[in-house]
Amino acid sequence: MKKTLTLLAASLVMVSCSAEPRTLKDAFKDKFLIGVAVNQWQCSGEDSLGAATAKKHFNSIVAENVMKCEEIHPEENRYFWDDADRFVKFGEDNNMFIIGHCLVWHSQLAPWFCKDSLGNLVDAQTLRDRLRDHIHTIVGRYKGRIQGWDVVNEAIEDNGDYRNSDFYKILGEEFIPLAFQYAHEADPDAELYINDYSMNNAGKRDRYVKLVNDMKSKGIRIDAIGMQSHMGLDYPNLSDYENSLKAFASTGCKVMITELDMGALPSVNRGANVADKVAYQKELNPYPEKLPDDVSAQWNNRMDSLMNIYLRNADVISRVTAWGVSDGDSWRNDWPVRGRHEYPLFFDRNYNPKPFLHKYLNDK
Ligand code: 9MR
Repeated sequence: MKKTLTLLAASLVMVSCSAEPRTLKDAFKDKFLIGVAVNQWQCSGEDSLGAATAKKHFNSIVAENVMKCEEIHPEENRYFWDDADRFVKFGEDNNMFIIGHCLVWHSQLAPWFCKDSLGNLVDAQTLRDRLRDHIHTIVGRYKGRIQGWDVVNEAIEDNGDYRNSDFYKILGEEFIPLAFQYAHEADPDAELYINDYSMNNAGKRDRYVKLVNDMKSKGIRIDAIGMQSHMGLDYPNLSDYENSLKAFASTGCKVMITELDMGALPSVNRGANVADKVAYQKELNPYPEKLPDDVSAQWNNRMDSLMNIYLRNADVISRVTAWGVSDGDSWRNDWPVRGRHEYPLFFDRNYNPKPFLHKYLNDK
């Protein structure tokens, strides 16, 4: 009897010891893809620690910058492929689900794209031709290698109006379905997404639901609605956010959380409009060394609530992607205020996972 008890105790110890630390991709493998935005230094291996964390924990990548129009297609007759090729190779070498970002976006648009030689807006047919060439060339180059594309990014204002971008001024609402049509022609197997920030806003939510339903009713391929999810400690309201998630799922599209980060610093503005900048003031950068424990606890609790939202909606969410590997990589160190010390991502500046992840990783 005593021997049996001793054996039982020993095997219990073994069971608890065998709870090895896991990776994020193991932890969420039956739920959704877990992705990360990577930069050119991670893909080239120059940032070896960032690359190692991306490989270890994530099974999907998206190009943070290297496929934006001004980078990849800086002049009408010149494409620049080196960084984008390295990004795709990085994903292939590591068996990742690869997302191209982004084909049509008013920001980081190469200056020539919507203009003629005098700087005036081009006519509708010229823009259609340019869009077709741009999308066919890029999507075509990576046909069968990139599995999903952010086709149109940030086309709608928070109140639900169409953004008055040059694309909209020249082509009106038509530019969105056209971009999807061209992408589908270029790679019929690729998944196609529409993507935006501040998706918790009711105006934006309603517009996207209508827009996507219209596209679907016309037989235009669209696979997912991307909720960027650039957040702060005090925005968005998580029930508005979850309502949007459910509303998007009601279209029959998958929902993707495409650019998740959550600032821990005082929020000066919301959303993710790259153009909204605020001047540096010391009070806006209160934790240049370390996040105080109480703020860290608040941040981790909110991330935990968010993960719970994702897990309870996992049947409609196909991917959750963090917008950068570690805190040191985040664009939020420079937006909306340049030079702050932010804490928005899954991994800290030493590549340690944040506490809200410990339970998924079997860490103490
Ligand atoms: O994180 C990106 C940052 O490095 C760039 O400077 C910036 C402008 O290209 O874009 C950032 O990524 C944006 C993404 O492409 C679209 N949604 C908002 C993201 C944060 O601005």
